[in-house]
Amino acid sequence: FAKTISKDEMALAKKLVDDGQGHLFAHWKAGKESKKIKAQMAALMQLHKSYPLEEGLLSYTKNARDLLAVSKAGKNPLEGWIPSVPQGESLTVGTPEYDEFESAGLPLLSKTGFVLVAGGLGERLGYKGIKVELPTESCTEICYLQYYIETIIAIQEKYGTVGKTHLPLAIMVSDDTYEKTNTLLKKNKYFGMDKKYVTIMKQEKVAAISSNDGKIAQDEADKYKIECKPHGHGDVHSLMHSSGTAARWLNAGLEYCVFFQDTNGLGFHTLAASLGVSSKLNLVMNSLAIPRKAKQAVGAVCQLTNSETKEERTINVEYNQLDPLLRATVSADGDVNDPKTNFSPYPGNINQLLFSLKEYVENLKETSGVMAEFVNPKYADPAKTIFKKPTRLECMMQDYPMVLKGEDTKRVGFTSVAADMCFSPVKNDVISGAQAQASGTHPAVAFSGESDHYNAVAKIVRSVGCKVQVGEKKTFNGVTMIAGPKIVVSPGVCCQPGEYKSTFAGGGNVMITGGSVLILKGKGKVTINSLKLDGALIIDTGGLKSETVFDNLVVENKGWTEKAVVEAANNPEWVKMRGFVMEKSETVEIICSHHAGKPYKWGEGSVGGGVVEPKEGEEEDPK
Ligand code: UGB
Repeated sequence: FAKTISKDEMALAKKLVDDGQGHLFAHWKAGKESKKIKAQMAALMQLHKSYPLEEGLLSYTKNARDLLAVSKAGKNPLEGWIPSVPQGESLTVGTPEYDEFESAGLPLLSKTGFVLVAGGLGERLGYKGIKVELPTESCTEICYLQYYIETIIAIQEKYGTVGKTHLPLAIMVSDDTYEKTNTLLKKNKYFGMDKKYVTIMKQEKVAAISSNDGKIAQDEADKYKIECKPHGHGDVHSLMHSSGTAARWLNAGLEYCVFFQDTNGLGFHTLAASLGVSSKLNLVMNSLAIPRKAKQAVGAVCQLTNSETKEERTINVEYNQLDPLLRATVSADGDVNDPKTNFSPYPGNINQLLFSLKEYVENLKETSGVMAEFVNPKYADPAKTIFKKPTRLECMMQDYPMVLKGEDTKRVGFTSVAADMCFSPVKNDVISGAQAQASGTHPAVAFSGESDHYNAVAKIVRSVGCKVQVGEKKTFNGVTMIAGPKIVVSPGVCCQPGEYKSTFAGGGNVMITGGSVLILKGKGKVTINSLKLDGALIIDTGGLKSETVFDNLVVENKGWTEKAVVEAANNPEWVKMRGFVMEKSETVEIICSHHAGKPYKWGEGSVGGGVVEPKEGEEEDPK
């Protein structure tokens, strides 16, 4: 075949035959299907080059054989490690302690780079598109990617930059998400971000493995095709290294980088506070965490001490490994709640990770960012010799502490904040979401993501003294959530809890009923000294220089409410996932941008006189 494939490809094919992969070439016939042979070799070469270890595909199959042997022997990879609760801070929004950490973290916001891992297809969600294009909520329909980018821009505009460097965003995509993510960004002009500060890093798939001796799997229908699968979000570290992104950010003067998931709209509320914790505890890695309910399907952040070597690691233990680990070591009952708190003693990992950039870059230089892998084959026989379907090696970004050395191993901790403030991902389809809720865990569906988006803001607004009623519970697609009031505050107006104090300055003079909708759009400064809201109100706060004070604003109208949709109806997929559309009956919209430059006091002068009510005939076009 020397005429069909290149020298390098021939060398790789020979190595693969020596590695026991002769089946990959057994169907080749001289002079036949040369195009397909070329394509197969190109695919193998791609798998070879993209695997970050020196021997490429050969290192991969070796690792697969080693890990499959451990799995077959039923060995516990955590054997010999004793878990305990690691160092960290548990904080509550609205307390002086929280405010202190947030204040310490605010100046660090402008020294932070942002890394979005968005290579996952979201199989559990069953959505056909990319998850970052889904709306965060149906009042504004702003998608996750826009929301994230607007948050980064808001942080930069409020807290500044390091020198001339804008706060950067790196997005890890995969073959499954690359095209659509790129198109979404381009179509929307990068949602206002200068595209030179957006880095797209593509993770490659790995070969599927069909047997314990590491055989690379071929596509059943077409033997010229190699079956490939995703390698997991742990790839993000090797890409941050190989693309030079982490080093570039450090050189530009940044000090931290935060990794976050594709559909957690609450993740940034607590960013400043967790930066404050990182700085106070001098952490190289800080996991944002939530109080975890025993058996909840989130990993647990544990300190593990090796019983022989006394080596210590603070690391996420995935929920399926936690119960056996606890039973074998410190708790005969396994993964159970502490009766005093009714939560597991171990904080729940939500995969929002904060790294100190200097140590991160140093570590990447040594390790190339290669994470430890694991394998999870489903066996078809008791002897564990046959797989139900081909498996693959995976790696996780939260396993980073495994590659730390020396004193840095002790500089890993957590920041735990109530889940309703920082964690509500959209991961499940409606059926499994309803089942999850029925069995006592968070549904993690589109409706819960949306409700939690409003409820987190309502909670912050309450924490600064405002009287915000709790709305009624509503059920859609079998999931029940508190569905109001629906408060949406653009990151340009407030992006950290501490900023709400000056916006909702009236405290107890701000009253919002449980069925109301309040949307603060734009980037302007707004001070609400007094508000009575029972209906729907949009305040477009205007541009950066706009400043408006509301002293006596009363809004009462029919407002907005969810209207159930039937599955068969001709609605977009994102609406069907929720089970409702937002019916907008009456709205008052106040646009503040016209007085940019000097503060405008609502309630003085000619506009509105302080009381805004929709006048007869205005319902059709409330603007
Ligand atoms: N992702 C990628 O970018 N590439 C990949 O190959 C795979 C994923 P999942 P997972 O939040 O409840 C994690 O699939 O991995 C991105 C933690 O391990 O949604 O099952 C993907 O696009 C677990 O401890 O989650 O579980 C998404 O943005 C717990 O914290 C992100 O990686 C759990 O999340 C997460 O991928 C949770």
